[in-house]
Amino acid sequence: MSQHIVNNSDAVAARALSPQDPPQATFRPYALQHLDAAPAVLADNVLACIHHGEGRAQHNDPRNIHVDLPVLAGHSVELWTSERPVRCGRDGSIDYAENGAVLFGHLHLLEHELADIDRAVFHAYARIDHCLQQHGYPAWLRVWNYLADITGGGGDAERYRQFSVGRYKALSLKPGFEHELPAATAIGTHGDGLLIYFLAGKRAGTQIENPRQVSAFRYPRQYGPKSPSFSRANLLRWDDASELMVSGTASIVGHETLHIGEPLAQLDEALANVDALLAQTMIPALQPQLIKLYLRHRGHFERVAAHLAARYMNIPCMVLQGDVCRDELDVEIEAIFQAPT
Ligand code: 3EB
Repeated sequence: MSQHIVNNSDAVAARALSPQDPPQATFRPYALQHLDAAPAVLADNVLACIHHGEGRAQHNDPRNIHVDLPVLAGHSVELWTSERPVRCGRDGSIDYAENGAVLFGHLHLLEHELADIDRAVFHAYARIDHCLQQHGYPAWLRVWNYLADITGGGGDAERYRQFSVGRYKALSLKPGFEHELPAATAIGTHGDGLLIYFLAGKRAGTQIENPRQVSAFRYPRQYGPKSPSFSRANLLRWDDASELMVSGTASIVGHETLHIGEPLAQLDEALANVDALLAQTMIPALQPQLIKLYLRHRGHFERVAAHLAARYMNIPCMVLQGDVCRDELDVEIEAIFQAPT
């Protein structure tokens, strides 16, 4: 079981991280590279090759993943490599690669498979969970969801809300699921269907919540029939490094959206939320490896990107045009931080 860092306001008492927390008991089993173009043929040591940009994916290799969002800045290709031998395969509709320590996989649902989003997402998440159990990687560590027309539909029929219901139904089947939720991203595309890609491991990380925000899994009813099942961040403890996987983070304080119509102020609020997560870890040396910024409007790019660059100098930054899952939010950021142990 992992430990759970909770909101100050939560009923469960917060506890500090301690050196006794179980590590993943292996060296960090992957490395990330950023490239301007994907290799034509993936080398044996590749776990995943994530292409960003509008258009269709090439499906010649189960490790190729295509995120259908325009790239406004930064490298468009993210390559996850492994020093250990990689085995890849396909389990039903799930493409995956694993190296004995982690499994990286993805699944794409076409738009016609999303007629009933709640049901489709339930089945997708349940199938992924089953696949992870079968292959011996029972712990969801990080998951990315890219859903076309994410805020389409009104009220509780909104696509994102229906997505949240299906995800909840699948993940809540596990006892104590609110203590082992993965870090997540959920962003809207102007493409087709739903892409889910994920990193899973042998054991859960440490779930980190943000004292400035109500935990997403405890959002009140006004945001939908079921709360979003994700943690604000997941702290992975490898033998050689601590790694903080920060979820998509927006200008939300408590559970409310702040700074509507002010993208720069939204970015500052999101950055303050990331800082609050870093403080929760009590690991002073965590350094950003990559910041990803999602921007709803291309027209905000110059100002927002300059603001982010001033804050995170010399840190690789990828800016993608994507829709945040509340209409009034213009920006979202996600990040991976690392510190040597
Ligand atoms: C939020 O904090 C903003 O539903 O998986 C950020 C990251 C958001 C992940 C998800 C949603 C998700 O509520 C939206």
